[in-house]
Amino acid sequence: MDSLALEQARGWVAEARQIFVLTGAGISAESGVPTFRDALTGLWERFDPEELATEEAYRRQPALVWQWYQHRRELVAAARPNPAHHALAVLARLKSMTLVTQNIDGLHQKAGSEQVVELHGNLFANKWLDGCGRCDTVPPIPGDPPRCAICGAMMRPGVVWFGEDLPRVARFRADHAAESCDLCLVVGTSGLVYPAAALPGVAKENGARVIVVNPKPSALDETADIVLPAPAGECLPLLWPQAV
Ligand code: BJW
Repeated sequence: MDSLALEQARGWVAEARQIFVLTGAGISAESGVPTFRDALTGLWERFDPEELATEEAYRRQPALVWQWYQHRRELVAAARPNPAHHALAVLARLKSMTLVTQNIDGLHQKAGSEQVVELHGNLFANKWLDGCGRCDTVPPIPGDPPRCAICGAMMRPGVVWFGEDLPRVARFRADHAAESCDLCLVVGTSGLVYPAAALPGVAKENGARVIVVNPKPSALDETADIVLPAPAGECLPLLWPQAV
C-alpha cells in the first residue's frame, strides 16, 4: 500500500467532522464469510448467487433457496467480527459517523456498533411471503421453508432480493448520511449493486472526500479520491491510531 496515500487518508479521517461509512461483503471476508460474488463452494458450487437471491427463484425452488439461506445462517452464526469491524465500532466513539452496510451478517453489531443502517435486511430475520396477516407457523417438513398453518404462505428470509425496494427508513438514513458527510469511507464492496452503489457519488457531489478500501479494483474506484488497495482488517486499524 502506498504510504503517502495512507498518510493522507489518516489526515482526512482526523479532520473529518461527519463521516459516512458504506460497507460491503469484503469487510467480513477476513471473518471467514464468503463475499457475495465469490464463487460458491461445496454443495453450492453449481449455483449463481445472483440467480438465487430473487423472489422468482424462491417461488420456483423454495426448498433450494431456503436451504442456501440456512447454510449461510450456520456459517455466519459461527463467524466473529474482525479488526475492521472493531475499528469502525471505535471510530463511532471518536467521530460523528453513520455506518451503512449492505451486509446481512450482523457482524458490525457483534463488534459493538450501534444504529447500523442495514440496507439489505438481516440474514436472521424472517417474514411471510404473501401472508394472510394472521400467519402462524407449523413445524416445517425438513429442508422446506416453514408455512403458515392458516393460509399456507411460505416464510422467507428478511433480506432484500433483486427487484425489491430497500427498507424505507434505512434508505432515508443512508441518503441523508451521504448528502451530509464531509468524508465517505467505502469498505469492501464491488460497487455493482444499486441504489447502494450510488451513495458514494452522492457524497462526492455534495463536496465530500471519498476513500475506498478494497484489495481489488472496484466500480467505485473512479469516484474515489484515494484508493487503499488492502484488506479491510489490515487497513482500517491504521487509519485511526486509537483502533490499533
Ligand atoms: C475485500 C476483502 C477484504 C474481498 N477487505 N474488501 C441502477 C442501475 C442498474 C441496475 C439497477 C439500478 N437500480 C436498481 C437496479 C437493479 C438491482 C441492481 O443493482 N442490479 C445490479 C446487479 C445491476 N438492484 C436492485 O434490484 C435493488 N432494488 C431496487 O433497486 O429496487 C427498486 C424498487 C423500487 C420500488 C419498488 C420496487 C423496487 C435491490 C438490491 C438488493 C441486493 N441484495 C443482495 C442480496 C441480499 C441477500 C443475500 O445476501 O442473499 O445484497 S445482492 C448482493 O450484492 C447482496 C450484497 O449486499 C450486494 C452488494 O454486494 P457487495 O457487498 O459489494 O459484495 P461483492 O461480493 O459484490 O463484493 C465484495 C468486494 O469485497 C469485492 O470488491 C472484493 O474485492 C472485496 N473484498 N476481500 C476489503 N479483506
